[in-house]
Amino acid sequence: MLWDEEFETLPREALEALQLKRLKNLVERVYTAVPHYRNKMDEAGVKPTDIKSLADTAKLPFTTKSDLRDNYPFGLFAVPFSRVVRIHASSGTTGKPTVVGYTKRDIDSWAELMARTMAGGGAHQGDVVHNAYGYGLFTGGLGAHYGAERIGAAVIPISGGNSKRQIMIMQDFGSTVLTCTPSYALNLADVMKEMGVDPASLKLRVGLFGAEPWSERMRTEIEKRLSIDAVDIYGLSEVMGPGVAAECIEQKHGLHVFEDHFLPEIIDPDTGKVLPLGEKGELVFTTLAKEAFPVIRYRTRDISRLITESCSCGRTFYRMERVTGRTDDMLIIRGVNVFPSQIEHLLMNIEGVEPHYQIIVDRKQSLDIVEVHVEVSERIFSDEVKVLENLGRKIEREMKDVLLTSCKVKLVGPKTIERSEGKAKRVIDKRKL
Ligand code: DLL
Repeated sequence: MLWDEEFETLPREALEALQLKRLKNLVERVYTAVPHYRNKMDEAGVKPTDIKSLADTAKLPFTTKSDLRDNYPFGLFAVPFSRVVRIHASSGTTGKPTVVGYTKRDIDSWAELMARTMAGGGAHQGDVVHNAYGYGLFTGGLGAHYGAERIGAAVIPISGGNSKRQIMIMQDFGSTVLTCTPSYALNLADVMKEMGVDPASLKLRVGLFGAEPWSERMRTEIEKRLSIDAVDIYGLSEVMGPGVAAECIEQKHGLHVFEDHFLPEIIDPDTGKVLPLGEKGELVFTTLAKEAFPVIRYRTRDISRLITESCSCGRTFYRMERVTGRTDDMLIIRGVNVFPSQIEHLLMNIEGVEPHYQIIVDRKQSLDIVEVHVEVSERIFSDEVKVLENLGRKIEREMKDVLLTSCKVKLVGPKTIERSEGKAKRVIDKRKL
């Protein structure tokens, strides 16, 4: 369902005119208000008046996570601090978190964009939204919360954790929409099974899942095990939080980027050059309407491509292909580039394998060793040792074919890989480089 028909169906020409107007205004604003952006633009020899078309975006310098870190905590804010009404942060892999801020109007736009996300995924007034994204500095909990309220649904702000209680509440309160990470959705399905709760007896109808990469196979698994429609939603705190792009329930194929608020580009991660529409590369976003924490050409490190074909749902926004991996979680194993998503894809197509795995990388005598721990179904695990051995060898062979480097596979029993309440930890890199 469309939430904001006027903007969601703007003809491309009108949309691009709006983007350009907002882009010019943004560049002017940050040049005046944020010394970091002014310095970087001066270094690159570009002035706000040089932005005459959308293509001129390519003249602007990129922003990276380290720019955020260097200006920790509030150095990139573009409004006086007295206008900031909310602060969120995301934990980085190293040290300090990256900090973002919102004005009243930013919170209002965010709620609107999350309302679009909810409506696009098929949620509406009268729904009971079971919000199991974490509340706190993470943007998932409050982001989904405001969107659900904006469409007039009743929100249960349950946050992550205590899965048995979650299921009891789903039963008693009649939850119809589930919002959490896809890995936590599977975790909830496991616990339901343990408790002897039949998902079909619940009122759950749809799930809006995101905050981590997942595959088409995982979607099928979640849909089957929870008897719901599973929809992919995307965002990142530096750009706003959830509500940057979302699938429509009509197609469940590619996530509509809310282009009136975010200008997407796909670049070659090595050269920084903008790639032609449709090619795969690193996603870069410029925020077009944010006040407190605008970003110019933020390098997400997420890999995707833009889909320009029109969609049956009526939205004119381009779609981005589901994010399959990040440029920075690419593992280099004995010189070969390996993406965890390749391993996941391969595993998900093997009978008897559960969608829970962990990749452990270590270095012994200066040689990289990869061990992939893979959970197998109860049935396979209780089968003869030989069956298990054969399965392990089969996976090792397939991995070698796909990854062009060898990994050791260890099949582990059901529920032995630690479950997460938020983002799943798929890779443990023990190498000290
Ligand atoms: O994860 C915001 C969010 C919350 C999105 C709830 C969706 C739902 P961060 O913690 O800043 O923000 O992490 C952002 O998570 O750059 C991607 O690598 C990854 N990510 C987010 N959504 C998806 C998705 C939130 N649907 C980082 N598919 C992003 C794949 C995703 N990866």
